Amino acid sequence: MGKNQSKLSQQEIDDLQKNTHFDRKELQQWYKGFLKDCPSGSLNKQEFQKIYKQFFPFGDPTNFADYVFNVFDSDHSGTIDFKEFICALSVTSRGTLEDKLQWAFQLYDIDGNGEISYDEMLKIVEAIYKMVGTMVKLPEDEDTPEKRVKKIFRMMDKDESNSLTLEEFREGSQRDQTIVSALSLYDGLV
Ligand SMILES: [Ca+2]
Repeated sequence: MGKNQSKLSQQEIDDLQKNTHFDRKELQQWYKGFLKDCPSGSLNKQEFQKIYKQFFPFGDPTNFADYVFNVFDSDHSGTIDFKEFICALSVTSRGTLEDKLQWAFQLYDIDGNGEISYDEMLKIVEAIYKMVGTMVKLPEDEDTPEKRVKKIFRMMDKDESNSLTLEEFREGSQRDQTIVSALSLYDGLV
């Protein structure tokens, strides 16, 4: 996507309309907003962290923002361009439950090997707790990241392999709606 381009081209709009849940007008509006926040046309990690800091002024969202950044940056170029941004936004805000689950799975599967290990989930949950800070009062059995992850694994890790496949993750999320909403904490943040 070209730099300093104030409007999306017809071709770009056609492509994005096919690949997202946004219509032409919404795409142009998001593009305008994206360029306003990010005149260079692509977001780096520091700029992405700044967006999260506006939403979580009392916590430290740095680590969580970095994990989310890596999912947004689908071609691993080190920056998020508008296409990557709007596609991720489309999935997290308007995707089907299955789309959202797969997106969340990618977030937790930090090394991308197709399974979420206990340590990977712990890293993400620690990052979430750091980000939220003391804003949210948590129940006693999940008031630390370790307790929370152990609880999730007790429920989801059916074969007790200490890692979750997409199938286990999907089944667990369907059985317990509170897990789904907790897992999709990042929803609507960007
Ligand atoms: Ca990229």
